Amino acid sequence: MPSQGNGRRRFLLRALAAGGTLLLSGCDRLSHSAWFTRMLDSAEKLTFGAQRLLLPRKAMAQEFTAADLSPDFRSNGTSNPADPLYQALASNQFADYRLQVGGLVAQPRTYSLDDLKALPSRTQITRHDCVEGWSAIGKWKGVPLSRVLEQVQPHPSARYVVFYCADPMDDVGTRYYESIDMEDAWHAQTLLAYELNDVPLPIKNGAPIRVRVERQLGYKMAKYVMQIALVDRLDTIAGGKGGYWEDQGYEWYAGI
Ligand SMILES: Nc1nc2c(c(=O)[nH]1)N[C@H]1C(S)=C(S)[C@@H](COP(=O)(O)O)O[C@H]1N2
Ligand SMILES: [Mo]
Repeated sequence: MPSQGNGRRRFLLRALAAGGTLLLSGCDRLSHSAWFTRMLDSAEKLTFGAQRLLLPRKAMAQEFTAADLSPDFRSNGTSNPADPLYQALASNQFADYRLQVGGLVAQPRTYSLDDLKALPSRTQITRHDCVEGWSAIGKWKGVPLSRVLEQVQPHPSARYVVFYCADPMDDVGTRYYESIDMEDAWHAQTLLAYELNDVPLPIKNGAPIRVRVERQLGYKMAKYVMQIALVDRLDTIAGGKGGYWEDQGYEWYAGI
């Protein structure tokens, strides 16, 4: 997504995610001014607080029917991770894939794909909204993240779940990653998905495991998840903003 490095686009995304009403012209200079950025940052906090107050804790994202399915669920961002280890796993239908779950937990665990499929599953038809301006409705099957949390037993100090992905985003080893808070982590519709539209999750959509966190925008839904860590802070990880796109300026809270 090369165009997303662009400052104006980033500004518009910030403005959209902040939920503010802004004049969408001549904003380039404004977006570079410190006070304006600070204002947007506080608008984001307000929006976050307001949404959490307005939405009941367990509010569900809308679910659809088979008649609503998009004919094709397109791919966005990485469509095939350029990582030799990932390619080796893929060449063997992910039989050797192991998802590591650790960090601030009592029982760190490693799951094969079969281990994950053996846990109780959930199937949901939901709409995916990408900030780049497209949406698609897909049917996802996976294990609710809550089932995995029950097994690893997060420490009370755990505040976030971080997803580390297989795909390199540059040639210096930066990889895609994302994070969500414990409320979204325990939410009934938050899945580690392994099927899309009744077939094993295609590589273009994040095989073998991708996150569904249905009350959030597309970039929160990490594909190619290799490792999960429970943590008490995000500022010490990678760029410090909680996700690959957040480190480039996107909002961490992408609730819709
Ligand atoms: N690992 C990884 N996860 C990712 C991305 C990516 O490039 N790499 N792109 C994100 C974005 S911006 C979107 S909109 C969705 C796209 O999911 P899809 O490829 O299934 O359409 O995945 C998100 N998760
Ligand atoms: Mo996206």
